Amino acid sequence: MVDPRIEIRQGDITKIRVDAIVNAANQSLLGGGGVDGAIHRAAGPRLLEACTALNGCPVGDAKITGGYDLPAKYVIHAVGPIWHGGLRNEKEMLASCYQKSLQLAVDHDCKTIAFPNISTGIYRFPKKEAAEVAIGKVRDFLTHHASIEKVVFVCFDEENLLTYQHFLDK
Ligand code: AR6
Repeated sequence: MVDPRIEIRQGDITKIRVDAIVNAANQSLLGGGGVDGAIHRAAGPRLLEACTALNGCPVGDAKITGGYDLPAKYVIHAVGPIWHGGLRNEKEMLASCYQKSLQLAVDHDCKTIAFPNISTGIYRFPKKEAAEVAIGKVRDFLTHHASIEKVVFVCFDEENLLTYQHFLDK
């Protein structure tokens, strides 16, 4: 089933002009490597200041800040699970990240939102399984939320791009 509100792009999420970009953060919310590091660098030091006031975030949940020097108005910091082989509710926690992020976006009147491929880098979540979870959750959420106009999956690496193209064509 194709929802015209879902888009895939390859590139750097810090460059995208949407209402909210999602960050693949860790529980401290105080920055790190990967997309988290890139977002903090591009948003400037006010982002770290805002994150410090949030007192961390549990796995499977998300918190929101401004976007500061980014083109995006907001950053939604989602904490994905570390992959441990799949027997520790990793899929459920990943699905919860997408659900909580989308709900925060709606609560802040965001109409356009961009996601990175949460947990598929340093946290080693298998890309195919992560894409199925992400696309499934976003499709389900969109059927119940007409206010969202666009969800962009920003794929940094080609393997993720091809995986998303494969599942979105189904
Ligand atoms: N734009 C879009 N996607 C990106 C970018 C970018 N600029 N840079 C990397 N990616 P990762 P995780 C992709 O490792 O696995 C941090 O240290 C990357 O190719 O950033 O959730 C946090 O603080 C991959 O597909 O996040 C946590 O400690 C995806 O983003 C930990 O890493 C996610 O990779 C979180 O690990």
